[in-house]
Amino acid sequence: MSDDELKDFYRWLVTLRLLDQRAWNLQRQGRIGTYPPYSGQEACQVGTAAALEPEDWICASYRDWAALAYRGVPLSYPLLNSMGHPDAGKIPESINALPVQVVIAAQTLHAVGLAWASQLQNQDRVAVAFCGDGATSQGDFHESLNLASVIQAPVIFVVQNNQWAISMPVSRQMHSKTIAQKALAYDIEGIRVDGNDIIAVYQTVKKLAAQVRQGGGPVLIEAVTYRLGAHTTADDPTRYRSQEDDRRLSQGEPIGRLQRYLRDAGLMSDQDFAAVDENAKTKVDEAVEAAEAYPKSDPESVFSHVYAELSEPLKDQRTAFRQTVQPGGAKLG
Ligand SMILES: Cc1ncc(C[n+]2csc(CCOP(=O)(O)OP(=O)(O)O)c2C)c(N)n1
Ligand SMILES: [Mg+2]
Repeated sequence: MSDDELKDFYRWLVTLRLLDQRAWNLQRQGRIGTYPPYSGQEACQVGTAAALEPEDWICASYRDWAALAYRGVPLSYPLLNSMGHPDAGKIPESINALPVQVVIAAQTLHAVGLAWASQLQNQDRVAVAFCGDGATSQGDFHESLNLASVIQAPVIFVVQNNQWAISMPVSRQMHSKTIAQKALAYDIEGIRVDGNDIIAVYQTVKKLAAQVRQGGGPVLIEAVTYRLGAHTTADDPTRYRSQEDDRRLSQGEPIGRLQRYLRDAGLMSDQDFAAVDENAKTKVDEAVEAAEAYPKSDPESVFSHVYAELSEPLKDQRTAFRQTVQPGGAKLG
């Protein structure tokens, strides 16, 4: 990789970390709703997104805003999403990504579908599904691997093993020694990568994407990382993980590592790092401003965008909703 590419990675990681921290604070101030932080997982997400071609598909979960941002989704989107705004699901036309998925592992199926479509249309697009360690216990995940294997779909499953599924540690989630080994049953390639090392993630995905694109069949990547914070703003991890483990496992986090690398290689100085921080602050301020200036959503939109036609129970709920909630969200009491 060129020096400029590495410096660009650093700028992205720092900006995205700051955005994540700001989102947390905004939730604490009551300015956004529940938010799932991705701090610690930026290298997995940016490293993967950077290794793809622009027309490749990304199918992300609620925690993958860093990947989407790198692809060009505005930084205000994760904030809008946590304001409950349906427009956070309107990915700009020029970006091949699906709206973030909250149903665990469902996006892995969508990725296989997109990869299959690419195959049928003789395109050489690859689809990437991000999911978590917990998602590998879902049926959808195994159905996705099986179908992808049967049809040799051009799909890459990127499992971010952040050690936790809410309060459930990996050790209680599965008896398998690794997540990568789950590929074996489907006779596809499975590989483990240091998910806190952005260069390793980038190079792994770059190599495998080329292989997948040339018809080599699906692959499963286990990116080993650590969720630095809580599951969401509604969670308190001090209730289920020790401070000692937390301190030890946080040490490998991706930004400090890239910073040390850039400093040791003489590519960036303290002054350069400070300039990156300053620039990140401006970008994040702008994102917050954009999200807060965005026209508020109509609360009734909670009934839109899922079904083309509402079922009778949902129609009843909408009628009740109209009787109790004024436009703009204020309760009649
Ligand atoms: C089908 C389904 N079951 C349960 C949940 C509730 N839930 C939300 S996040 C989560 C944990 C997921 O853990 P993991 O896959 O490791 O992803 P992470 O949150 O660590 O990124 C669960 C069980 C859900 N959203 N969807
Ligand atoms: Mg997890």
